[in-house]
Amino acid sequence: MKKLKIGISCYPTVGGSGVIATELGKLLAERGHEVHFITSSVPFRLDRVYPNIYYHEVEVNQYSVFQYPPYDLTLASKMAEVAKRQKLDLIHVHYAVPHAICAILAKQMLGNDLKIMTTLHGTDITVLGYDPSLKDIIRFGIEQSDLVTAVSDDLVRQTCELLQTDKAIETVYNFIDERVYTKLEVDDLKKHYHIEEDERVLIHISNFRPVKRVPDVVRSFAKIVEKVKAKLLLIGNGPDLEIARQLVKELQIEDKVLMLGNQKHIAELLSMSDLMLLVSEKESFGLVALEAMACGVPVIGTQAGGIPEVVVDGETGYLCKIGDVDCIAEKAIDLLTDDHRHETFSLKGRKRVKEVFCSSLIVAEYERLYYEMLGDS
Ligand code: GMT
Repeated sequence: MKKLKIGISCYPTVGGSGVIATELGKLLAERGHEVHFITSSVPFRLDRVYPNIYYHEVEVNQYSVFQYPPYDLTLASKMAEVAKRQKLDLIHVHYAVPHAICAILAKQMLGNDLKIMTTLHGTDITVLGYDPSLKDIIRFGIEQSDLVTAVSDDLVRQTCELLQTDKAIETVYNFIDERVYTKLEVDDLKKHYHIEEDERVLIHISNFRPVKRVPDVVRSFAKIVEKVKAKLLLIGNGPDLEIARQLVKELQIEDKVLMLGNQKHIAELLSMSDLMLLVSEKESFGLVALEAMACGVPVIGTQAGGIPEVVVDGETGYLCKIGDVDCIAEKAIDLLTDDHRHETFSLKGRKRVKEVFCSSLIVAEYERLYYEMLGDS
């Protein structure tokens, strides 16, 4: 098969969609394709020089006549320019708005048959899809894309239902780079954080938006520490961080909660953890749950969105109803006090990641879809 020239647009800052887009680009480049990132800043996971990867910055100029800088128009124009100059075969956009719309505009500007693949990541549908001012344009972006994928079956279902579209949408699950997400030897790390050897470590990683229900994490943990000697690591930053801090104070568990902000070396933090809490009310996939399982950490999740497609209830973790703090605490205590079950869940989680979500499988699936879209299958 001929090697492809692929443009990728995504939100380059911290966030699951940007992580997947960047990791996909890196792995496609390793497989010999030429990858062109067209983004507003260097994607944060593009942390060194990679052969076959090029970066094209979308620079938005500020003019006094504009109340809002025209990012979308600049992005569309940049996509058209890069596609023409680099002779791209396709543009793969992550997140429907504005990226899919910009790619469609770029294609019209070029007047050629540039192929567009759109990957839906969740909030572009489950939050923005409810906004009457965006719903029609999101549907337009999806229907005008040559191929559309979503990161879980649940997101496919929600998209078709909410947008009333019968466009075929393929599920392509998220993946992790197993060279990075694996259980590491981190003996000194617990000591570094003043965590005692016999203390269990729970971890929550998110952007602290209301959909993540961080107060439920804190309330469950307060119940867990009544029974189990433990510490909670809160990783990330966002609007509900202060609410969480206040709650930690109210519940008088300040000495047991470490708020570490955004962190780069997630695999190390996961490797010293015993349990992840991901108890969101919306979650199209839950990439952090996958990262946890890859590092041997079972997950207590909610029956929300795509989480049940990642975490198998009673095998790689447990699932509770959204907001059911008692269930979360009970299941957590159950796992943290039964070493044999914990070990079994940990092993099953790692096995599931290898069998279902391994990078080589998923990247090959995207490649297959690219060739199919280009008529080269
Ligand atoms: O988790 C977030 O809110 C960030 C968001 C994003 O756009 O990066 O994450 C979404 O995409 C991730 C990658 O596909 C998924 O793992 C997350 O589940 C999804 N978030 C939501 O659906 C809330």
